[in-house]
Amino acid sequence: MSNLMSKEVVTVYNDKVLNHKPTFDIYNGIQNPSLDTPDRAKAIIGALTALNATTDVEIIQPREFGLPFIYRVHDQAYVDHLKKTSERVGQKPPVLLAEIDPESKLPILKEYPAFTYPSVFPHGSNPRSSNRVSDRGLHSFDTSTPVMGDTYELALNAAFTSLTGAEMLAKGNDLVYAFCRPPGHHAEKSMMGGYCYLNNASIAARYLTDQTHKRVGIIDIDAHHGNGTQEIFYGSPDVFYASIHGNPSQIPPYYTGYADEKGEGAGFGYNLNIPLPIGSNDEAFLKALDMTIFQMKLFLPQYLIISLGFDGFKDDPLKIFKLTTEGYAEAARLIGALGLPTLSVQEGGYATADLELNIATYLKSLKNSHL
Ligand code: SP5
Ligand code: ZN
Repeated sequence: MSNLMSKEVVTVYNDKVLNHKPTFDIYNGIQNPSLDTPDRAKAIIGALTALNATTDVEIIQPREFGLPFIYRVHDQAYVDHLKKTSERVGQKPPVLLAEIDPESKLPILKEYPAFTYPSVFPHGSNPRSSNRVSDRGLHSFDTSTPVMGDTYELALNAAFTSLTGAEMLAKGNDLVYAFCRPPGHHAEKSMMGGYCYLNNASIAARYLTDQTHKRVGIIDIDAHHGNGTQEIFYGSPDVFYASIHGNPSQIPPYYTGYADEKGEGAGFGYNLNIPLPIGSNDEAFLKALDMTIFQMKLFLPQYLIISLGFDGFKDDPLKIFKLTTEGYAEAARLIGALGLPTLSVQEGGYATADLELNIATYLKSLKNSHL
């Protein structure tokens, strides 16, 4: 099929994706600058702007939706916690912190917007205390996911971006890409973690089942297990969640993502995990994707959502897999060949210098293979 005949990818985002500035990852007691930098957003916007110029993509802005669309996935108490925590932190003065200057290797003072991390986590679902510290721990499962003054607004903006994308699918568009930032697939019904606050892909999936009563398949190719998406749909037979990821016995989220987690109750059989060893290459990944697609076809999905992370790339600082740009192109071809209305939702991917090429390659390959 010629380029003229192939479909445009409708791309949804606004410039708020640049505003999210998480401070630190605190991992095993050690503090490092967050990998989820605004430069990631600049790289992705660069790719989308270039594709827009060649008419491969059309760019639209997200619109706002009411909070009930969020409450279909997240507990209202959790969303309230995120809002109140953002408001409280936003009223605090900026924080001066010593940081090692990469050039001089000397400590320098740097100003950060005020932020908060949980002190206690995760300690169960029946808190006896309403202390703000215990409340913070109740709704976070790690210390990689700080709340700043603008976090609630920006997380909501990311959820509106995926909802707008889902709405475009429901209106009959075949290929939509939602550039969501912050990402979403680690966020559970009532927990933030893994850089995620609201589960953008899940909110879109639930919107589609509510509005259309059709079956939604989610394929998660971020290199981490989407523990949040799994938890949200674990008992649901109308949403099939399938994920390929680095073996969680070796990397976060550690507690979920194993092959024996298959769903529960009416949702049994509608959850598929394919953990792969750290260091897996294109061949292993694409074989797993082929198996995933085989299973997905048996579910007869009517919409497809891709949780799209590029952190399996060979040069990603997390060093999970050894995937190449051509590997992502082939993944997009396999996905596009399903011929389903497909919403790709941005998740992780931290090799900033390669993100522009990887996203452009993925979208072009998806567009050219979706007939
Ligand atoms: C959306 C997404 O991709 N979230 C990823 C969250 C990953 N959290 C890992 C925290 C960083 C661990 N750093 C360990 C460095 C060891 N060399
Ligand atoms: Zn990831």
